[in-house]
Amino acid sequence: MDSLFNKKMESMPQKELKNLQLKRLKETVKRVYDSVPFYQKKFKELSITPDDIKTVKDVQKLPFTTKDDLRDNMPFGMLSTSVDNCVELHASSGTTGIPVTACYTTNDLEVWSEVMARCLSMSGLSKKDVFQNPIPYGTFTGAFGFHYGAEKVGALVIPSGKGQSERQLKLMDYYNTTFISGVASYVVRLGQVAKQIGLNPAKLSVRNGLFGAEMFSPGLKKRIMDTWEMDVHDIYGLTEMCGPGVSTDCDQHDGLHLWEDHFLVEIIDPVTLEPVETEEEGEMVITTLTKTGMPIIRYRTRDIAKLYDQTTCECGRTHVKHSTIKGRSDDMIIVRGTNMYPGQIESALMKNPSVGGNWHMKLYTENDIDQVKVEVESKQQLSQIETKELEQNLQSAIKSVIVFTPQVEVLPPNTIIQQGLKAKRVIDNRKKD
Ligand code: DLL
Repeated sequence: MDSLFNKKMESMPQKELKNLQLKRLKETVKRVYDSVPFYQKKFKELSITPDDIKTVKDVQKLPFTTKDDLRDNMPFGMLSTSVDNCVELHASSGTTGIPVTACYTTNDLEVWSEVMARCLSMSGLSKKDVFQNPIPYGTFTGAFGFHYGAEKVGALVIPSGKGQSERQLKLMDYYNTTFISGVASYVVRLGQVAKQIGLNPAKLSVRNGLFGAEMFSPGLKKRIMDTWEMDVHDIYGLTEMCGPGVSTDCDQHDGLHLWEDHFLVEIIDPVTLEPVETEEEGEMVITTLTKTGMPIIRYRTRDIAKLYDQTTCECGRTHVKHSTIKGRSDDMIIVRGTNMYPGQIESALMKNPSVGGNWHMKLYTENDIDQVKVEVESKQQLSQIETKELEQNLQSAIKSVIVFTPQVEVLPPNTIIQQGLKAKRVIDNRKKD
């Protein structure tokens, strides 16, 4: 059952939350203005000082921070304190060159544990649970974030770490694990391996799961729920903010509550950089409000979502909700003039009950024309005729969302094996001019 880990903060009236945000925004702005050369230069260019922040909305006067800005100042140039005052380091899992490094003070670890404890409690974790954490313990933020939060809730934590799917399943069976965490596509894989070794995932004691770290459509979520007969929640976060723990969906499953006492969120149009209307989709921009190691102002996450109009949720929480992440603005694919997000394809695929959990799309050039081929596993072994029929159905389902007809190939179960920490949904082999 969903429960509030920190009732006072989680159900704080919006007006009080806004006052707290303003106080913390002022402190953060002053902190970076006093100690981070990157922000000193940016503020000077815009002729602003901390005194210009009089309302929460004044955040819009502040400069954006991009991943490139962070990279240009890595590893320690964005710190607002000395390295001596930091006690832990994590780095992004990005594949594009210089990793983004985040350093945490003791205060930052405390905040991270707190927001993670809230997200886990919201997903049903209690001190009675046996919590298994099948995420690599390393510079990736995932494992430590979940570990700290689950420990704070008081659950029994099994730090089962990286991969080795059979071993993970045996641990679940042996210790009667009730709650699991991780990267969404890995849980799909665990479900497949369970079936291969003759174990029905639904027969294990696992009843709750909290997953994220990658695009995670409601359809895929439902697929995991059905395979494991468990309740599944979605957790969002990024290394630059703390790691996992920025937001999670409550039992209403209609949006993720973002912890507004620690993060200030805006949604902007990624092209004009202007704020969009509430309920309109755009890029999430987040400012940290309580970090003391590496506070970040107006971070352009590239993640596309919308904020819901503020009303107190049935669950009792007052913190703003955002939609599931539709994709990253830099994931948007343009094929023959049509814009598409991998998330739209996944949603179309997952609506069909004959489809399994794994898929990817291949982009290539044939006779100088860009082509798209979607490969997806079927749930059960199918005959040739059934395969053809499914392929045609999926083709029209995708066409109705992206106005483009891709090739679709349905493959037998367990034939698309995802390598690496996060699923790679797009394989782009197009000829570049
Ligand atoms: O992936 C932190 C994390 C770990 C979140 C475990 C949840 C669970 P990074 O490696 O820095 O951090 O990647 C952050 O992953 O900007 C999104 O594009 C994507 N992402 C994270 N959570 C979700 C989610 C971790 N729930 C980047 N839905 C972010 C969709 C997600 N995308």
